[in-house]
Parts: sequence; structure tokens; C-alpha cells
Amino acid sequence: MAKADIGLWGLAVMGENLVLNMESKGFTVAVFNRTTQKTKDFAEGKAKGKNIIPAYEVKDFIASLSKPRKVMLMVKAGKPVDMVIEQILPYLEKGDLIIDGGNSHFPDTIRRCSQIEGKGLLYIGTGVSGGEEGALKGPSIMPGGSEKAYAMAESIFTKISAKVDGRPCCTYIGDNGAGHYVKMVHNGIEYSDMQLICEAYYLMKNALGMSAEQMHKTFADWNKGDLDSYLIEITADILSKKDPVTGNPLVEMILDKAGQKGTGSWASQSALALGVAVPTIAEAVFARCISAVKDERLAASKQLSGPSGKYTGDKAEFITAIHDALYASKICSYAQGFALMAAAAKEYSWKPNFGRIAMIWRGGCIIRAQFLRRIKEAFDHKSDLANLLLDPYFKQIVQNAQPNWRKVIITAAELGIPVPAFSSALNYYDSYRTERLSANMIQAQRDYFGAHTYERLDRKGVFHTEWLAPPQLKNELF
Ligand code: NBP
Repeated sequence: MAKADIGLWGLAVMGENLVLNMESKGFTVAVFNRTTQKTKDFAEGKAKGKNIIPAYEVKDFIASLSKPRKVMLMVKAGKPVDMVIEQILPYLEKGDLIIDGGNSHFPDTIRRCSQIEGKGLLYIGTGVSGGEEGALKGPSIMPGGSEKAYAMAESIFTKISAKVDGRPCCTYIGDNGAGHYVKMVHNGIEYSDMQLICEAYYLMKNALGMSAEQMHKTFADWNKGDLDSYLIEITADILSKKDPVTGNPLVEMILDKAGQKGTGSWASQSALALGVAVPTIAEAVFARCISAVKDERLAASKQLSGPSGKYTGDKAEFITAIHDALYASKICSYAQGFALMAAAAKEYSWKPNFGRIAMIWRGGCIIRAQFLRRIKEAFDHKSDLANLLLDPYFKQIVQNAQPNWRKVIITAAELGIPVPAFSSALNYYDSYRTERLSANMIQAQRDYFGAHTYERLDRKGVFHTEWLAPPQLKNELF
């Protein structure tokens, strides 16, 4: 029997669809799953008559692969990945390649890469975005590992990935954990994109009293302009869907309690560890956390009061203001995500091409959007751009949006409507553009209670003051 080009372990939604995608591009794929019944069901169902080889023993699975072997894992992130690696390693040889396509945490990928390369094998940790539809029709693929490992997988990855303007949404990201890091930041940006859209919807509903139909039309309209993106498109679709039971808009029948699987929080944690400000991404994670304590909020709503009411000004003007607030905040959130990737690249010695990363996010992933082309242009123009906000195009957009952006946040505060992501984005912008912040007072406080020292504006050196020493301040040069 002909040998398979690649083997895939893990036949849940992502794995099955990736296998069908690979097979449709001319590859023969061997498949394996811990629960063998799933392999059987797949072989007798969706895989029937296709170049897909089912295996029910690990030994047979590996034996069905052409050499050097390529084994891709699409299993639950965490321990299962290590358990699967342990089971396949005895059957693999030097030069074989293991690819982890799940949402693994990047430190795990760095560790696994080093362990597996230490045995003479090759390892790729890759982000695969786009959910089950992306896996089937073409995901955005973000591979990390050695260039030698990537060369082995490149032809399969580029063929199965989404294409935009004929170009594959796949590019080599960098060594070891770089691919999973970029996927993690992608997910962090996805969290903030979603939260910002939710705040726009919430203002339309609560400040303007718009119906689902009116909001559907507004989002569909926005999808034809600067905000053209998958998430705006699906938001418009969602608002037009009726609940078959009650006849109400379905979205209004859904419990306001958000779930999360952890990648947004990993992105925020990494930013904290690296000392990079990603307030809008973190705020989006916190917004999900506060939504999750529904029972507490219900009780608090009976005890804690605040303003309420509707916006009384011009509705059409306010809708435009929400649009501008959304676009400006979105730019800040992407600025934070790219700044985070730049800091991580420095920390872990990766050399990502940020323009290319923006390009591979244009298709096959949840944050796909027209405006990513602008990010590519910004990095083409200046590859070491410190912050997207400094790019002439984004600078102008945010400058023009400012009056409306501020108006939306002021109005929301006056009406008692929470807009944490809009506000954090504006605070990020205002902090980033401010020459002298309030941190001089922090330094003074730290020096007062902990002798942590401070620097001065007028002289070089490190200083400490005995703050209670009478009658005047005594500065000592360390
Ligand atoms: P799941 O994340 O739900 O994982 C299910 C798969 O993991 C099954 O094949 C299961 O085998 C296998 N598995 C588990 Br659980 N524990 C195992 C173990 N100890 N040993 C071997 N296999 C084990 O599947 P998914 O939703 O298809 O996602 C796969 C990966 O892709 C995950 O890392 C996920 O985070 C990532 N991802 C998912 C999406 C999405 O939209 N779902 C999008 C992008 C990335 P079993 O059948 O025997 O239980």
C-alpha cells in the first residue's frame, strides 16, 4: 500500500477537517485517535473513498508514513500533547518531524522543541486559526520551529492554508515557540476585537434604543468600509437571527455570561511578565471575567445605583461617533498586540516579520480584516516601527476619530454604560502620547516607603531622599 505523506493524530473537529483539507489538496493522510471508535467512524464516514489511511495501533500509524515521517498532533493542549509525543517517539527516527497544531502554551512548545531536537528529530509548534471552517477550507497557519523543520512542512502548510489575492496565509514565524506565541497574541487581539464590537452593540442598544434590525443594518453597512472584517460581518448576521421559540432576536435570549479557554489570559500574562502595556487586550479578558459572575451582578444590580437613561442628541451622529470610537480603539488594540510581539521577539531572540504576520491574518482566521493590509504597509514603510500609532496612516485615523471617540466615552460614563475596552484604548492612547506622566509621584512614593531610589530630570544618577528628614530634603547620590 502507498505510504501517507503525513499522519494526523486527533480526530476531533479541527483534526478531521484538517485531514479532509490535506486530502483535498492531493496529500495522502494517515489518521489515528486515542478513542479508536472515532477513527472507525471517520474512516467509514467522511473519509470513505478518500486517500486517508486509518490506523488503530500507534505502531501501524507510524509505519504507514513515508520517510522522513511527518506526524501532526491536533489534540487538546497541555498534558495530552506530552502523552502523545511519549507514545510516538519510540517509533520515530532521527530526521522525522513532529508538528503540534493545537493551541499549546508557548513555554511548553519551547520546552518540547528543545527536548525533541535534542533527540535528533525536528519539531514545529504551529498556530492554526479559523476554527473548524478554517481547518476545512483553509486556515491561517503560524509555524514556529527551526527553518529546517519548516522546510519539511512548507508545501503541505501553504497548500492547505487560506489564500488572499492568491497568496497563502502561512509564513514561517521563527524558532521554537514563536508560532504559538503569535497565535496567542492573535487570540488576545481577537478578545479585544470582540469586546469592542460588543461595546458598540451595547451602546446602540442601551444609549440609542436601536432594534436588532437597525443594528444589523448598521453593522452590515460598517462592513463595507474601514471596519470590513469577519467579526463585524458575523455580528451583523447574528443580529438578524430570530429565536424560533420566542420570535425575539436570538442574541437577546442568550445568557450574558462569556466563556474563555485561556489564550487571552495567556497573552495578558505574558505582557505582564515582559512589562508591556496591553490594557485593551487585558480589559477584554476582565470583561469576560466580570460577565461570568452573573449571580453576583444580579444581586449587585438590586443594591448599587448609577445613572441610566438614553442619549438625547442626534442619533445618526452618535452612530458615526461609535464607529469612530470602535476603529480608533481597534487600532490601539492592534498596536498593543504588535508591541507585545516585538518585546517577546527581543526576549526570546525571534525575528518575526510583522508585515508578513499581518498578511497571513487577512484570511482563514477570526480577526481577518481589510485593515490588516494597512498594518503590512506600515511595517513595509518602517520595519522597526515602535508602535502602530506612529505610522502616518494610523496617526491620522486616530487623530480624526478623537473628538467622536471621547464623546462616546463621556456619554457612556454619563449614562452609566460600561465601555471598558473603549476607555482603556483611549487611556492607552493618551498615556502613550503624554510626555510627562504621573510616574514621578510613584517613584517618590516608592522611595519614601521602600528607599527604592529615583532618577532626576536635571541630573544623571540614582537618588534617595530621607523624606521625613527635617528641615529640608536631603538628596544623596548613590
Ligand atoms: P479538543 O481540543 O477538544 O481535543 C480533542 C482531541 O484530543 C481528541 O482527539 C481527543 O481524543 C484528544 N485527546 C485528549 Br482530550 N486527551 C488525550 C490524551 N491524553 N491522549 C491522546 N489524545 C487525547 O479538539 P479540537 O477542538 O479539535 O482542537 C484541537 C486543538 O486545536 C486544540 O489544541 C485546540 O485548542 C486547537 N484549536 C481549536 C480550535 C477550535 O475552534 N476548536 C481552533 C483553533 C485551534 P479522544 O477522542 O480519544 O478523546
